Amino acid sequence: MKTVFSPRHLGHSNQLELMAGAIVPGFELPSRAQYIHDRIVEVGLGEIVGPKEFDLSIAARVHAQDFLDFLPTVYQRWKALGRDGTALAYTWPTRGLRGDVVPECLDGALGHYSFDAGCGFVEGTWDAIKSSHDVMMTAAEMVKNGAGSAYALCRPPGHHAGSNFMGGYCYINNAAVAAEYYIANGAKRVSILDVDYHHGNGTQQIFYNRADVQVINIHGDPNQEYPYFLGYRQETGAGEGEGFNINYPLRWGTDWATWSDALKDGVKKLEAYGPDVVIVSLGVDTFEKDPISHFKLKTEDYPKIGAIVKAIGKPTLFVQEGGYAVADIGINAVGVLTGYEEA
Ligand code: SP5
Ligand code: ZN
Repeated sequence: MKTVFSPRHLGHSNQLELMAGAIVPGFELPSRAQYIHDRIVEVGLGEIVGPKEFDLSIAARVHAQDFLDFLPTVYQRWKALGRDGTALAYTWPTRGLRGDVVPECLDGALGHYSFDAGCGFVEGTWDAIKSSHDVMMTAAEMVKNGAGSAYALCRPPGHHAGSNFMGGYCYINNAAVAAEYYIANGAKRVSILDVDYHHGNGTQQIFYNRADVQVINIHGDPNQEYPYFLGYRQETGAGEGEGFNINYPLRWGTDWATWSDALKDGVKKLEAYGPDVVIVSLGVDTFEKDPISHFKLKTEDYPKIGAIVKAIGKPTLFVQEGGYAVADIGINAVGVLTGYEEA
């Protein structure tokens, strides 16, 4: 299958995040994309092409316009305050505070538009966000035009970003925009299968009331794991969307046997739904050696994920999500793709 990739992600680097009581270098490093890129070349997965330019009109159907207008302005505004380094929020609206106001002060606006300190901005951040979006759209278009599958090597990732907030290294929800793109182009039903270690809270929130996009998530139990405040089993959708959101929260230490049971159950529900196209939110932070995660998947398991997805027999868009600073992420992410190709 073809990969879409842009080196413009490189400008999003040296960002900081808040973890365990300290401001630390972020885990979402540029090297992540490079590992995957180099592994694609090494195994000869297929051609790697650059993105076309797309406007944000489809993105504006899943994200609020004011949020999309805010993102490109952040770093200029930060610099105008005489600051350098990483633009990061430090105050967030919660119960008892006004969730509806966007303060004039940039620090307040950053808090309004985020739910954690995982989304720092540096000089090249907006350009990387836009290139990640364009990478996704380019790959989504290939599948729309009849390619059986395509891989969007997106960086930054997307699945924690909701309709009007960022978080968890995610700014624009690439998988959600892809789903909306297919609906806008005549698909009646789209399934998003999110296999990243963390619950895709943004994707769930965006489609929670909708029946035309089924969202299936397999992830660390939010009682134990980030993002903590969404991703529980009883969240099944609301209104017209009732029954179309499916969560498989799994405990720390989960291995392939337990994880793949959840995947197979999710795939059954996906097949019963009968989508026109499948979008895989492909995180490989389920790996046993991932530095921030607690599942126990092994390198040999990733091709099996690809084979299970292939057996669904639908056009499939793979969108890169998480998987952290270990060289194995290239082997594992590409393992899913070769497992798909070879099944
Ligand atoms: C796209 C994606 O995978 N985003 C993940 C965001 C995770 N942010 C919170 C990280 C919490 C790290 N906890 C460290 C535990 C180390 N043992
Ligand atoms: Zn993740």
